[in-house]
Amino acid sequence: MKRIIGTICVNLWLVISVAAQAPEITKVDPPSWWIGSSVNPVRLMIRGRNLQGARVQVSGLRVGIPKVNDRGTYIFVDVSIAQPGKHDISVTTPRGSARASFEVLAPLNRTGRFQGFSPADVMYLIMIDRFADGDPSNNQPLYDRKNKFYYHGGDLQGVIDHLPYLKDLGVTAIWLTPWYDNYDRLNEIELKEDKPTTGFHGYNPQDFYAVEEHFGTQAKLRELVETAHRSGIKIIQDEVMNHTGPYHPWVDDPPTPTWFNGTKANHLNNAFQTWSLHDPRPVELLQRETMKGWFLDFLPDLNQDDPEVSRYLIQNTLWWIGTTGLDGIRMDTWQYVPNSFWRRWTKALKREFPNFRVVGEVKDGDVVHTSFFQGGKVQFDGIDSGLDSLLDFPLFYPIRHAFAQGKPIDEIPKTLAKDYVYTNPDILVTLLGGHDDGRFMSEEGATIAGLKLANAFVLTTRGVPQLYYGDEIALEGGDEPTTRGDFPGGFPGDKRNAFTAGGRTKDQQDLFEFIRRLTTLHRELEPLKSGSLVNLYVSEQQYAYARYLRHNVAIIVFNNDNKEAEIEFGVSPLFILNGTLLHDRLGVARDVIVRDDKLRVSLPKRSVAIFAIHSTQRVL
Ligand SMILES: [Ca+2]
Ligand SMILES: [Ca+2]
Ligand SMILES: [Ca+2]
Repeated sequence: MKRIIGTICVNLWLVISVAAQAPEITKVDPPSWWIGSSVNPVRLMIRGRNLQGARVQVSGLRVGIPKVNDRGTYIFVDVSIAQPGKHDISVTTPRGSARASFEVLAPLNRTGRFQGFSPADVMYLIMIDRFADGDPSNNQPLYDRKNKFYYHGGDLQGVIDHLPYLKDLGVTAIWLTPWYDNYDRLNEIELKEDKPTTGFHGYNPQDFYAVEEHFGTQAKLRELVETAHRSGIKIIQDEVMNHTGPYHPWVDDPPTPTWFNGTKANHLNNAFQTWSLHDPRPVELLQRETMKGWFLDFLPDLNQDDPEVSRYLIQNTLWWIGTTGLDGIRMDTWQYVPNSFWRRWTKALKREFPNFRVVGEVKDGDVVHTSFFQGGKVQFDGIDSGLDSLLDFPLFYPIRHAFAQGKPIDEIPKTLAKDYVYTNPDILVTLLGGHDDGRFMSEEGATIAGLKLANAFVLTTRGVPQLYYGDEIALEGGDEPTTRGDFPGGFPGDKRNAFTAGGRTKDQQDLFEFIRRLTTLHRELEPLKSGSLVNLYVSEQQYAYARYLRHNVAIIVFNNDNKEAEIEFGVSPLFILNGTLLHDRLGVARDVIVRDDKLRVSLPKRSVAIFAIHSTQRVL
């Protein structure tokens, strides 16, 4: 009897052992691709167990020779894209086989998709979790509206529901914070105020090929892009390629030995010495710590110099665009990723989607620093990164200083005077607020009047204007979590609904209408979209400039002072007929007449005027 039990035990052990060694597939990246792509074959990364020695077949498709990592947890294999439909992936080893599926899609029609963005757009940044809860069924877990570091319920359906509101405000492009799947449990690694946090902001990707379940599904994302496009609104995806979330499965099981810069146990801490990134004679260690160090010592830094990482990230970007039809990308933490990678990435992107545009986040107030990262020319490092646009932080700070704090307005033209350093200043994305800074209205000295001026400036100067959700109703929030407050009316139980005129205070309504008038002028006056910029008058608290085209001109005049001002300035560069009567389209300044090629404009305290001039009023 003892011997029989012993034999059974041994046999059982063998069965378990054989079963344990049979291959398993847990994930396939990408899960699909489309016919006619510039990338063919596509490199699949198959995650699983016991994959050593695997052969890979995909029904109906040609595959290359698989490469398996030492631990048998990842296979890299090329598959040639053909024959739309679902295909079976089978992975076979001497110990068994496993299956998964892969889909070949028909390509999306290019009409009205992959549009890029331009200075004709009005961009609006939404933090998905904090804008509107359109589907309470996806709110759990980690849901607590009283905890500013938890999920608050905002989702893609909430954005879809408020497209008419955004259209009414004059928005033509929405930049959404990352919708990648983030960690599903409490983040005990990143503590805020000594407590665990969540990935409500989206910047800690857990799966680069999935939509965060709090926000919706891939199908819901498709629906959002389609619905937005029907409303004439583009969608900008927020991407992260520098790092993953601290709990990404790759951290404990990297697909290649060099997948990350270092390991969880042994890596550099990011030193944030960003100046060293464009230093022609850098201190090598400072540069390495900044480029390869882990953010806050715990965000795993992806190694884009590893060819498999590079390939994975490039395909990932193309996949989101190619399967949803979205229009642009805002790239997080641009400067911490090597230009050599960006060159490959932007080339692949433009090859597949020629009209597509990318704006990079380089959070720095210095023009020289920021301009180093814009593409369009080969920099001293021998590389043209190919990056179209940057968030214009060098202009953001002067905007805050002048219009929020009431400091001299001339810091703005002094900053714009450095524009020649950029390869293309006209495509920079200008902003007066964003999700990483305290809100405008929480700056010391901020007033609604100042916020109006800031909006008027952003919507009339060169660049692509970007608004931040809630700034149009003067939301407050002085630091990083509170700047990401809930839009009133977007959530169940909200006492008032500021998405409707009746739910706004008098001040909010006044501000909202002012911004809507500005976006209307931006849409109607061609020079505000594509005109050249020329400065006409600068003093400590007054600033006048024109945007001009061959036929049309717009003149914008600011008085940032706390008292009335009258200024006179020459307009001869604009060839306006003397005697022409100009009317302020914002209805603040009195009508003015051009005399001796000059304009004399009186403005109440802290106000702005916009004069539009047509071709019949010019000497052409
Ligand atoms: Ca929800
Ligand atoms: Ca998740
Ligand atoms: Ca990095």
